[in-house]
Amino acid sequence: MPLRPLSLGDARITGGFWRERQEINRNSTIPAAARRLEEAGTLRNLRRAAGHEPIGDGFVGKLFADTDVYKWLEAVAWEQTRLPSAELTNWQTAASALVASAQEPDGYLNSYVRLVLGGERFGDLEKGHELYCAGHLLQAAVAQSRATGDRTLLDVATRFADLLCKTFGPGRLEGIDGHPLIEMALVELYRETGTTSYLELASYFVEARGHGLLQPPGHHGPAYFQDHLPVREVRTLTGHAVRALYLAAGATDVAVETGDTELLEALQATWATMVESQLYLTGGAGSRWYGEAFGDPFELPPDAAYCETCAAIASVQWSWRLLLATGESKYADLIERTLYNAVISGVSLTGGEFFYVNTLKVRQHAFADDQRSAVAGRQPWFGTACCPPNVMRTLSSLDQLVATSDDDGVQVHLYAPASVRADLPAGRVGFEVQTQYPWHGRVSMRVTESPEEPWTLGLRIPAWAYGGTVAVNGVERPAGPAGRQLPLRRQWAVGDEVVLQLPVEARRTLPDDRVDSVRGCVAIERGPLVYCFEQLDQDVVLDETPVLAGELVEQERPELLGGVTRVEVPARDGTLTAIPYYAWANRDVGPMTVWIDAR
Ligand code: FUB
Ligand code: ZN
Repeated sequence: MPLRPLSLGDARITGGFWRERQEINRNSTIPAAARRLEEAGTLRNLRRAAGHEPIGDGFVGKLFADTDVYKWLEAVAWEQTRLPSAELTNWQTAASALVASAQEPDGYLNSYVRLVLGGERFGDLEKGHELYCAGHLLQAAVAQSRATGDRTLLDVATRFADLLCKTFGPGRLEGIDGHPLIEMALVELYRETGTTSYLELASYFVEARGHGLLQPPGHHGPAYFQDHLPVREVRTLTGHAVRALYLAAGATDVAVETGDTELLEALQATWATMVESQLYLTGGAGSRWYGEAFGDPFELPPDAAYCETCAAIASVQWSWRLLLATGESKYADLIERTLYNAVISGVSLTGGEFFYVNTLKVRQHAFADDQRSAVAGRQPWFGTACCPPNVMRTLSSLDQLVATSDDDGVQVHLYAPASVRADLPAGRVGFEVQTQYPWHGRVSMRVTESPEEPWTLGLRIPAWAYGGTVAVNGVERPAGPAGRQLPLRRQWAVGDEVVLQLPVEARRTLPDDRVDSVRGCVAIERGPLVYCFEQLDQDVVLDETPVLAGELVEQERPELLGGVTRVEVPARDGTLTAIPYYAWANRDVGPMTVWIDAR
């Protein structure tokens, strides 16, 4: 059954693991990015395009650098929902005015095209990223309008989108962008404004794919940018992972808004193939450095993993759309896995440095051949800086993924201390969540608002959570099957308490036999967290030490890595110590592995 997002602000993360990450994002990462965008010349590009500054040495950075500003502006907007501030408002006002001033009279906007191509538009749809840039602008605009009511960017976005509607489509310019994103951005702009031509254009961009409109550059085939098959015929994702996942998310939006069940079913089947055979244990996507691409099914080498942070974020965005479309808990399971293990690994614990590539293994020899910067150490910023502001907007909008509603009740998907409200047909409901998840499995919910009519509180029982319990007002029973929503329907009263107990204890995870690169290995997981072994925690050489059967010993270490539970694993010649994967490379950089020899 389809679910609805809660109204903005109706779910608020009030403490705990994610709140800490959000505070670092707000207080450190977003302000530092404001400086980086200036230092890197990204804002200057827009000033020059707007004519505020002499063109000087022209455009600096990648041709899609404008998107770094847009994603950062999106994060700034969502932060205003969490807690408005004068600093956020100043950034928003100044940067939005700058963006607006760089818009051309007919609505077009792209500083690279203005400064480098002399204004010549849509001449290189394969590589030009013009619609990709437009898409991020539209997304920032929708966020700003929803979060703050400020329509500065929305006006810019609708003028641009109107121009795109006049430019693209049957009988006009028949083309699609080499880098999808515009599809989901147009659908969201349609949802925000009600303008149906935006949905129609999104639908056109989805349907036009797979018909050879793009000319592949020499070294890539059409599958690189998902132009080899119509989206509704695809069953396995191919090519550039971020492109493939943004397209899948946008196509899901189109399917939902147009009622296209055939397309939706195709996307669900593709998602299932991805989960079965194309994702790393962390939820990371993309096993080939060449083309930043998905590999063949079960081609998942841990040390050659690409797992771009943006690909993980795109995967979350896609799963969220499928969760809303179907109500199926497995989509929320993947969102959780990916957020904890493939998204936040992309940012340091201080919020100041980033991984673009999220490898699952670094060997000793990596330090001999200068791969250190790419895989083993986070960087303050990148020449291609897509990932950092993508993390920012994801953390700033995370409250929106906590829960959903339908006519029957509220479904909780992410467990965090939170305050949740929803307007149901039965009336307004509310509850407070308290938990130390993911470190502890106890999640308590106290009803703060309820109509007299019965309604359903749905709780996600994660796929790994066998043997959980739930107690309603002290009456305990099994939580039921893992990998489902547990529906608790009753006439709730203010003060009613639900306590969910999830078994987060450390466990061994075996790989799928079909993944040859990790056959004979084991990984450690604990609750939603994937663990890894860093060499600096061991007395023995990681690559030479198999783990043995035996008890996994947990140690709560509040002083370590911002507070983690470590896991000791019996091994030949002693024990090995594992930490949560997201926290690796925060002390020193060195060899690390998620999968470890168990033979
Ligand atoms: O092409 C735009 C972005 O840059 C992609 O999404 C990333 O993979 C990086 O290549
Ligand atoms: Zn990226």
